[in-house]
Amino acid sequence: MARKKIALIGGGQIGGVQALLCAQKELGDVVVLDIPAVEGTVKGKALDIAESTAIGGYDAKLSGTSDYADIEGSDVVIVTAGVPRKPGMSRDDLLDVNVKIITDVANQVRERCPGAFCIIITNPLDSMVYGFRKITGFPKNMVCGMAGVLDTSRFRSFVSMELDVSVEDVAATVLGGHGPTMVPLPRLCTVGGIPLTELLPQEKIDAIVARTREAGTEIVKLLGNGSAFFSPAVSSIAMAESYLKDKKRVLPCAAYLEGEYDINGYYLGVPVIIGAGGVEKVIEVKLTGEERALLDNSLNAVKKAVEEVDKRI
Ligand code: A3D
Repeated sequence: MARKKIALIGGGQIGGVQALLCAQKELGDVVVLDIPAVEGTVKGKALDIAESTAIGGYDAKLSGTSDYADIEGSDVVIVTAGVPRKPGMSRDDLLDVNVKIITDVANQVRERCPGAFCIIITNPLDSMVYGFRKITGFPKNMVCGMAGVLDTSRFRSFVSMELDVSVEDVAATVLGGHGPTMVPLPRLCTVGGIPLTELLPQEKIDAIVARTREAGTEIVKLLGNGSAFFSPAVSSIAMAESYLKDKKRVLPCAAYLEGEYDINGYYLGVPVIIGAGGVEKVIEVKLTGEERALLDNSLNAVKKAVEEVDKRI
């Protein structure tokens, strides 16, 4: 069986880690594409990783390019092209710049990789994945956004730190848009099958929820220049792996909703099954009144950003 081909559009902080992970997991051959001004950098990253394959013991070809012809026929396309946040910026502050970049990328991907499973990471996430799909016109199951996997991973990590238990035994989900309005659901969080609500007092749970909502900003402040990149890279590769290996993992992703959760025509974070068919199913969870109100609030924030995208593309 021929190796799969993975195109990473954007070879910056996240793109570089993604390339390493794809190689280490032997998901396929990797092409890292960036703008001509940094073509040397992405060629260098690709060669650096290629030179690690012998000692690491993984087979994959890696290349860097600024020529879209090189991504032709990719099975998976992951987009990080764009500008990240600096301290003091919100994700929505990136919209003006990043919508232009997403437009350019989507036009190219539509021509070069019509059958690809596309994962968008560029912020503001929910509106950028909406814009990408609007331009490509790809089927909704083949275009999704990475945010919930990361937000959930953050939530699970904080729970495991608080209880000093293995993160493997913490299951959780986070709904909504990727921003301060996201909706972590402690009611559905379990630790080795035991509800979190039986293990921690409410004020500790509230603190974990609040930290999860601001986790990206916490990293932006600490780094001082740029945003989180290791955890977003790991999160997106988990989605790509589930697709390529037909694992059918249940992962919260920004998925296009057509009636699920009574939402129509927007991308929003919900639990989905990712397998060989891409986003194969949106899983609907019955929400409490309070959770529903929080989700509506998050949807309203996403709608505002989408309105801005619709004015531009
Ligand atoms: P960075 O290290 O700046 O990498 C972005 C790369 O995109 C740079 O190498 C740019 O040269 C490249 N680029 C810019 N324009 C184009 C273009 N037209 N075509 C191809 N490449 C281009 O940023 P990063 O990797 O840290 O972050 C990338 C994006 O992900 C940003 O928008 C972040 O806000 C976003 N991000 C999202 C999450 C989510 O959970 C959704 C988390 C972290 C970062």
